[in-house]
Amino acid sequence: MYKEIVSASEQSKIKSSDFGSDFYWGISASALQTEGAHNIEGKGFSIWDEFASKRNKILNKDTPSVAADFYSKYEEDISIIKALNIPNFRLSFAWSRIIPNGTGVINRRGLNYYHKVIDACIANGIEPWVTLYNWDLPLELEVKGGWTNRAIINWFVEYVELCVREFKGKVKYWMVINEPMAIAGAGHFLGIHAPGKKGKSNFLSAMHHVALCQSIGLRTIKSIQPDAIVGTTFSCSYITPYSNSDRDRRAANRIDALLNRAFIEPALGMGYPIDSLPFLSDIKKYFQPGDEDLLKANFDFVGIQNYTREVVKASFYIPYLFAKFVPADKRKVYHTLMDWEVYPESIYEMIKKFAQYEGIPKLIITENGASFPDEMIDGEVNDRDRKRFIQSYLEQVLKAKNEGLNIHGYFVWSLTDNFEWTEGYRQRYGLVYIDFYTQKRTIKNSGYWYRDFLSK
Ligand code: IFM
Repeated sequence: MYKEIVSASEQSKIKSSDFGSDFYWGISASALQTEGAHNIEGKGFSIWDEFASKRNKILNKDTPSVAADFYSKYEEDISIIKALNIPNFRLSFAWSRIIPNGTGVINRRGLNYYHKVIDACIANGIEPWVTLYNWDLPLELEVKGGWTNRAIINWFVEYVELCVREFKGKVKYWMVINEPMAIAGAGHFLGIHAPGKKGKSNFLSAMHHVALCQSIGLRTIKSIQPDAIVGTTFSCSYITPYSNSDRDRRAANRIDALLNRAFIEPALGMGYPIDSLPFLSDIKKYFQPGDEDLLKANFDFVGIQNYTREVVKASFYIPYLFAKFVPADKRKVYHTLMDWEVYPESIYEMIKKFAQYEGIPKLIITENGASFPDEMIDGEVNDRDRKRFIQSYLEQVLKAKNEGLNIHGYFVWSLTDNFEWTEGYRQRYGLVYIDFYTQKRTIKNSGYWYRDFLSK
């Protein structure tokens, strides 16, 4: 498996110009994972600051307090983006930097900070793409129930309105919410992400309120900035059954509904995929009259975030889903340090799947990348695996484009190494290496490769 990918990519002749002159090329990052400065200049705490302070939540007791110090290094990082020839930068705003308690008093210093970041992008000829919510809920809102409280709709609208009014002259591309299923599933069902809630009622209430905020957020942006280009971003993985048995195929179908369909389908007016996942029917408890219509959203683009595929087996012991993942190392397939299988065809399959829906004008890969055990040797990081990973996935994106599927852009995850949630600093995704003791930046060979690829 490893050898096949290596040889295919070594021979790869793809050029960025093969994708057409209007294809969006970019690089992605998020506030909590990079900024640090968690209590500086009026910022409030977020649920991730609190989660990281609890025992046994984050590997090696790492915290996001300093992260990659993008807060003070943003000028250097943006100049690296320019040096690498990357025209678009996807970043997120930290809600708790802008409205420290989530609602009410505004922190002007937080807004000024984002003005400086956006201005630096513009001054360097880089288009900023801003995600409004990337998992870092202000802690004070969590105290009031967070995503499980329907009042979050009003808090979210207040925050979105403020951001859009403030930045509408500078930011054209907005994304409402990053990976809603991670918020509901990891944060409110499994409890492995902040805020660490578990169980079906937390999950279903959070899920419905995130879905509502996603569509209401879009309309809020458009009402203030009608010419904004607005999307939202979904994590998605090609799902295959472990065997050809009916049980495994039905299990794969359930996981596909949960991971790939649960948020896009209500936004397209199709409702939640209850037929495939009967336990979702209890979500109706959280509905109010008119919610079916409120859930609908006409996004200008949908962001696809794809890294791997999942192989799924039926399991009597897993509640509600009766299905489990078969990890890549157990299957003995080539995988990243996250134990995510390297399976480039997954990105093609996901483009094809989303392209089949009516009502999505454009698809953009807003995240794709890999964590490998990088080593700095004599001042150089020769991350051949990452370069090959990106190349082999890009070949699949090009295949989709050449087949006429509506794919319009590709953003690498991520600019720099950063705080990888529960994995702390062990997982390195950056095209730029960070020495977390000195905060020194070193462009990895994959970064130089991306620069050269973009110039051809
Ligand atoms: O780092 C994350 C990102 O925050 C969300 N998508 C997946 C990435 C890699 O795990």
